[in-house]
Amino acid sequence: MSYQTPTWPAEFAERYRAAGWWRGETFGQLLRDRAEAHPDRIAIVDPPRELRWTYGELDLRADRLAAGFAARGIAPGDKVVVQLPNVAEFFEVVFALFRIGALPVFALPAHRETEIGYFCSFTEAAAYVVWAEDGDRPGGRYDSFDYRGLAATVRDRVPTLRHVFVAGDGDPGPFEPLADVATDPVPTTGPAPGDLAFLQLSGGSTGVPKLIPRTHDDYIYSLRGSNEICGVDEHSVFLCVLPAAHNFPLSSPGTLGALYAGARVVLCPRPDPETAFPLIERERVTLTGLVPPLALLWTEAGRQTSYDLSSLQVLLVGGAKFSEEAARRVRPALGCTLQQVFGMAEGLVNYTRLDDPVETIVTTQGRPISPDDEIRIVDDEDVEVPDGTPGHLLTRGPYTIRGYWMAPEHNARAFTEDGFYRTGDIVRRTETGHLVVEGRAKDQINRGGEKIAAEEVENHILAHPAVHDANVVAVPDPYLGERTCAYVILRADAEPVKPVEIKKFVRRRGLAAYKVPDRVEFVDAFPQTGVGKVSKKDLRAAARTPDSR
Ligand code: OOB
Repeated sequence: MSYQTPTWPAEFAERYRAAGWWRGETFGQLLRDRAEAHPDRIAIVDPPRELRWTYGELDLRADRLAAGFAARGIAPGDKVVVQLPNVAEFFEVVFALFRIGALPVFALPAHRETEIGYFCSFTEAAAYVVWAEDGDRPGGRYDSFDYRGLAATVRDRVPTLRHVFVAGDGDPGPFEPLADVATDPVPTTGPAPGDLAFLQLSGGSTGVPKLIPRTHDDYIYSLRGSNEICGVDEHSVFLCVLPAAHNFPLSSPGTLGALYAGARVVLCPRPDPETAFPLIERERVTLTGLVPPLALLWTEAGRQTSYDLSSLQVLLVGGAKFSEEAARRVRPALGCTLQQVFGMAEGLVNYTRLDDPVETIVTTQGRPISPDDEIRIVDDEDVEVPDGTPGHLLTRGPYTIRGYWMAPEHNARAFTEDGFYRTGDIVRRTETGHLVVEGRAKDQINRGGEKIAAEEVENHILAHPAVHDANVVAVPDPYLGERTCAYVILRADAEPVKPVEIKKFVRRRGLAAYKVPDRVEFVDAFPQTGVGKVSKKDLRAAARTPDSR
């Protein structure tokens, strides 16, 4: 492959270095520095397993695992798909890979054969790390899914996949237990600050998910900036509630921000208040991040809880639009400051500031981290609109990628010639420079923070033998914000099918459960626009009206 994924042009890189945004740090080195500065301070708490790893221990574990990975041929630049729940080993694995200069590819626990198979084959991954726990069962600590079975299927499909490592105390099956990999550390040179650190996943609006190449320099800057804005310092205790691999709990300011600050990370195995509240009390958690549906649940539960949540100072809410009404309930119910965060794995992250007026905090999605985050809000012709007018958000800056990994055609559409990322979000800017998310132009459903590319699901539905055509749209939902509705035209000669059969069919194709359509409607034709294209706008409107059910 001769295509080079676009990166920052030299003059921008120089500018970002000169401004002090990029400081030449790497993840491997920063963990070493923290471990040397305060080896006995607790870095990671994994409550269900009663693990408390100090910075010294995490550093040593990362070193030992890096040596073991290297001995198995995992080399700088190799890709390793990491699919772990919120367990301490997540950090041991990713820091080991950071030290080698191998790139974690951050899969979510919800991903299944289709996604994992794609990540492994597209990145030509050398290894895949999964989880197995003894006695894991439905309703158990993590989930009952058998990742070893998934790994066996994927390994058969992907010839480059040389290793599958199984973390946790469950039977590793035919694969190597992660616990056996660690060995005596060997000195390594490690990657350079400008090198890629990992591949993050995009929410996506295309047939297959896109991969986001982030460097040490750019990502660490976003952590430093986030820490400053969210007040994270060495006394902070961050509760990781959302899946650790997602960009929000990872970096806004997230677990990596907390580790950067020398703070403590507490891993929450499940996001419900029944699990999280006792941990907040016991560990004296100071901040955490939630998607809106969970924030609603927590504020409901917080009003009448007997747990002591008084340590909680900041609740970050983002990933999807948080309604003003719900935002107003946060402080009365949980006694902490709300911080709205509007971010994206591609880069740009906006926060409301802790000292913003309440009205700003509850009615906007914040403003960018960096003075060097360039924001353009444009109309359909790419002409800038005045403040207060909604338009397409384009952005460029010191931690926003210049292109997706190995995706030339998509990059030509998703980025302007001068390197601005087309976020697909419709926003307006207030007089104070805060952004308000007004909608979305990308063909995506935001199901409570989980992003679903319509085209990806449509392609799976189209594979059903009875289906002639399919369109997937968002339907408003009071709890999740949006759910999915698939409009399907059956073939004239098809045997009758029920909606549930379409859902089962999609699920059986090995797609993450959150992508299975919530509703399936059979129709004879799709509404059309003036030029004869399918009008998703009209489909969305139809999905809203109850009589279309
Ligand atoms: C976060 O990252 P992604 O990559 O899963 O999704 C990004 C997209 C944005 O382009 C926007 O469409 C939506 O999610 N979004 C929001 C939002 N935060 C994200 N829409 C409305 N209001 C918000 N507050 O979701 C993400 C990454 C880092 C920090 C926070 C969220």
